[in-house]
Amino acid sequence: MSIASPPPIPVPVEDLSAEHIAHLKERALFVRLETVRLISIAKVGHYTSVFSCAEIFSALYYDAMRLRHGEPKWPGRDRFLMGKGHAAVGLYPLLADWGFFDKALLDGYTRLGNPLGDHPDMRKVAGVDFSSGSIGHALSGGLGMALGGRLQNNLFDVYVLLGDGEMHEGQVWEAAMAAAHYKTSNLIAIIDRNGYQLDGKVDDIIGIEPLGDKWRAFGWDVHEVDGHDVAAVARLLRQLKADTQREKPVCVIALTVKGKGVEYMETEPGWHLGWLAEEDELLAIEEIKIQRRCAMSSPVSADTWQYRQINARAPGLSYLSDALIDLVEAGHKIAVGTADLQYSNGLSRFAQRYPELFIQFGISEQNMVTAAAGIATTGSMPFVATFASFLALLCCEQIRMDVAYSALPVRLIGHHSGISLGFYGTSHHATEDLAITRSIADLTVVAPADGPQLAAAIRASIDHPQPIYFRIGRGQEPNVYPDDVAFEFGKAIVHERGSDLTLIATGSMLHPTLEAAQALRASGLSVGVIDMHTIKPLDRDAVLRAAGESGLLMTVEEHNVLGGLGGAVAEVLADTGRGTRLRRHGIEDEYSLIAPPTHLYRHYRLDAVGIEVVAREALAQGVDHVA
Ligand SMILES: Cc1ncc(C[n+]2csc(CCOP(=O)(O)OP(=O)(O)O)c2C)c(N)n1
Repeated sequence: MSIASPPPIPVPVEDLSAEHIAHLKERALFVRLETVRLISIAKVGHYTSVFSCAEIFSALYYDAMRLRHGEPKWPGRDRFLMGKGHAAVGLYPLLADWGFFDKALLDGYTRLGNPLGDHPDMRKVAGVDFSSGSIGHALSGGLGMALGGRLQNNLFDVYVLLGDGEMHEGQVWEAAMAAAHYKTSNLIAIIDRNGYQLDGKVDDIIGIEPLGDKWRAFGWDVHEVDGHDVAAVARLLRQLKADTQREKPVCVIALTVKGKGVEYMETEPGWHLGWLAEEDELLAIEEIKIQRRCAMSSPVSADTWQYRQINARAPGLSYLSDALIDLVEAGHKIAVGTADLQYSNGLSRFAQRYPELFIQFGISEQNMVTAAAGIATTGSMPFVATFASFLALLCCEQIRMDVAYSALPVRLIGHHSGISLGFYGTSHHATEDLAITRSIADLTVVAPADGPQLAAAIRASIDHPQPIYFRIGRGQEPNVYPDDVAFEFGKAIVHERGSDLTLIATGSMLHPTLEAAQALRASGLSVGVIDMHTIKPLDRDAVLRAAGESGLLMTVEEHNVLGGLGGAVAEVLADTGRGTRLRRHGIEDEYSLIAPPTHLYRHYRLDAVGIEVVAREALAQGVDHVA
């Protein structure tokens, strides 16, 4: 593609008045205060990721960007994309302030039916130019907008806010190389260099320095600025707009402090995600309002701190580390890795015990999966874990080619699958991963129902000849099984047999399905339940036997009804010519909504009550369900 570089629009650099600077400072405060308010509605969020870029938001939205009030789709507007989409809670108040949507929407942040989730969604929110949440895509999106604008002879500027941890993602550098090649001088990447990512210090996890030199070497014009000096940021952005001679894209490295403005957060490196109890929230607000350091440096209350204790909140995930520790203690050669999510998957427990066997890959999932394949060639069995969406969806090609086709004994652990990440939104929901992984030849696919079964499956995996995709939940699923439960790949567990209906559940859906079955039995129905923990290879005998015994089968999965457990069972019935009726229950081929997980389970009828209702409907209908 050969695209000529258009002349940028000249903009005069005027001096910023004291009054305007005061306004920009006030707007940064506004961003912080609104962030605290909105997170108190959601009850969890990324305070510190917003606080570090509050002045950048202010300089962009109240000085640099060309926007028209109330016209989110004005074609001439400058564009804004967020690689660090998890800071969207700080963006929404600005978009509302620009009249892009009704301010009242802010009050329903993350609630069911509200478009505002933890990550920005262009499909739902007016004023969001590009959806994000999966770190690493935004610069490519911005590059495309810069190129597309040029093709349309529409010379807007494109600003892309990136996290410094985001530098780990390979796609950032693919976009960087292409942007320099195409001389997209209207593309301005701003890196929020706050020094921290999720699991700790960026330069301890995977060092990124010398950062400026890297961008320069990729052909970018690089500037450094104090990211909390709002006047300096605004001045620099004005200069960049006025520079009509530039032929290169621009990288602004904004030196910032994670959690800036609330001392407790500035000094506690573990504060990436959290929730302030009410009394701590008041202190934070006070501190932001009076813009001085105050009593927040005293320890926060037990309620606030409790949020940080991940294992207390997700007991199911502690089984993962424990099972891996058991494997090491039994003398097996394993390696364990994650991609900046040990905080979420609880693997810190393993990392503390066996640091020499633990590899932190930073935010580079595709690199992690292929590196795991490399490790597997050397005689160690790698177990690598990240959110299911970033494993099965983002790394599909690496899983297929480097792991499964290469027949390497890699264990892929996709946690927080299905809709369990609630209001994190579509980027974080994994409702296609069973369909994807199930269609990859030679890959075993397992969805344990609870912690004990997960531990048993992890231990059993040591002798399993194929690579495995473990699909697990968020660790809050109630235990169905005792700690000493046995596990056999490909062998379903029949909990009960029934002549009216057999419910076939997988993963997180087993517990509510067992409860629903009990309620159905209480009204005189004969209801069986099968735990189909292995999706591939599917226990065909268990399916066919249930088909012979029951008038109706119903699959229950936290997944799209297409291609997952329901699809697998349907294939068995069709292949064998069984006319048994089947109701596939799950997400009806749509992108799931934004809301807290329990609200979503209720909405999609994936809690016990909902499953019971769907089963009764299916029994009453007597017709096949078509998605
Ligand atoms: C592809 C991908 N992997 C993992 C995550 C989970 N995650 C959310 S925020 C975050 C850390 C981000 O760190 P950084 O880019 O430095 O941003 P900041 O510190 O400014 O919040 C991670 C790993 C994600 N959203 N996307």
